[in-house]
Amino acid sequence: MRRGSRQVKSILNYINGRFVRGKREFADRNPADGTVIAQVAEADQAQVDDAVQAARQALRGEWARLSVRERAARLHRVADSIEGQFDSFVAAEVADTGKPVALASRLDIPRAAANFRVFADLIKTAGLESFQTESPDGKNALNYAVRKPLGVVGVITPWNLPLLLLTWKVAPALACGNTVVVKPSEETPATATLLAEVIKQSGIPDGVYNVVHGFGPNSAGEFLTQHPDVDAITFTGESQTGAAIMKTVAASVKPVSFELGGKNAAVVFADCDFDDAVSGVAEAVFLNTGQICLCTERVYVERRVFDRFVEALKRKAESLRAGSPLEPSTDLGPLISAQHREKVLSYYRLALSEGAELIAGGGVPEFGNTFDQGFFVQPAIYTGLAESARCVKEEIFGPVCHVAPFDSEEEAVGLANDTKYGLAASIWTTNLKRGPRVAQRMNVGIAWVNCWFLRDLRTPFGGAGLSGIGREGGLHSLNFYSELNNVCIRL
Ligand code: NAD
Ligand code: 6OD
Repeated sequence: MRRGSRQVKSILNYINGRFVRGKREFADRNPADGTVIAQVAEADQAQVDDAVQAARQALRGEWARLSVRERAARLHRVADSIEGQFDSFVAAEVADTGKPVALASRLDIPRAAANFRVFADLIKTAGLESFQTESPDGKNALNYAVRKPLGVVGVITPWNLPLLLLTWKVAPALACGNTVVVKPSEETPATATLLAEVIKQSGIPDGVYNVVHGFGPNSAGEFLTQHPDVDAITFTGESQTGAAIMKTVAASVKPVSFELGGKNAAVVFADCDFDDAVSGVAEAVFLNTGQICLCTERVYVERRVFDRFVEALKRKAESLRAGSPLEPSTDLGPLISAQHREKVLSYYRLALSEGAELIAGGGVPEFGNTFDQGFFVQPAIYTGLAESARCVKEEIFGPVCHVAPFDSEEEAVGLANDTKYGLAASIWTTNLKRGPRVAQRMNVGIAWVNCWFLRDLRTPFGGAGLSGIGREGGLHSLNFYSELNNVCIRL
């Protein structure tokens, strides 16, 4: 290191209980000011293989011999340690993502601990079917299902809620007795390696949790999905990436669980609690700078309240404070990268060329300090686009929405469902018959009434159409991460 240059930390792979460098490194940037905050060890094909072999071996070791009660106790220890090192996890997540410290403290890190606790508790109590079966000769048989681990699970995750989404998959996989090789996003590698320290301290045997850093194609992501000794792939990310992974794993017929993109609608009826609906929709559009798969990018508002709603949403957008992620009052951090900012800004330009009326924002904020080197955008609200416009059809993944009027419930349902995605929707009404009725007609994995991103981790979570394959959450996760073996005994 040259004199005067700033020391940046190293983020290492974690293979078979050891933190290891790679032959190559890549830079990890803080999106708030573009500075390099760490050098990340990129795992090559041989290291991904080491990680998979370590995971395979760990399936036959101490981990396999632990009672379910003891396995669950260790997962609770992981949750305790995340909570014990709360500030370090928050700091790492904020530096990697640029998200406001208030958000990481209230959502990302508490949910990581909760993911371990929920699945640790569930695995101790989850039952399985059993049937007493009458055979043709009039005798009886007893059928009962047994839960066994799937084996080595490859876990590939995105950058928007890095630790939350990683632990959402790792916790149930470990609860079911599997071992994992995790490939976190190249944009946000820090908390996966920090979790490795916690895993080690919590008595999880070496080889059970492995981390390989790198990119997708021709790097750690693809090496993992191609690996013949990986038994299942669980993936969260873009729909197109899901399609590429599906192609790769097709030849070996591995089980996959895919949580993919969305183009989610909010439907606001004139009989809504107006202030609640404005606040709720604003949160659904702008939280995490719009970088949550569940975020709303299409807002449909009953015509009677359309102008008033658009004006109120505009005021909300304009009141959001962008700036230092470390400032507790900051609402909006940057986008994740220069490349992602260019993608979002290209949609801002496209909206105008497709004929949209710009209601709010739509540019790049100026700070007059180092944040001008960061990847910030202003939140943006548009109206007036045709339903066929690309900005209404394609996932943008930024703090942006298009607002359109509707005249009837039937029309609103048709508009909300007119998408190839099917992840989430929210419905805003005080009519308690209409709320559930419309929610049930939404072609999505989750429909909220008068709320958004309110989660019970026992419920099914996933998407229809381009938004995914399968359901995770509660027993759905346990069933994906298990091989169910039916035993039939002639009585
Ligand atoms: P991405 O698909 O670009 O990357 C996700 C992960 O896949 C990264 O770790 C990446 O390195 C890896 N990857 C990329 N190409 C690969 C390949 N060919 N083989 C193996 N691995 C590969 O997604 P992103 O940009 O990190 O995240 C944003 C996207 O994720 C958005 O579309 C968002 O909607 C979606 N998302 C969905 C959910 C959900 O629950 N449905 C949750 C969060 C994010
Ligand atoms: O809350 C969850 O469990 C979950 N998987 C959220 C996904 C958010 C997408 O960005």
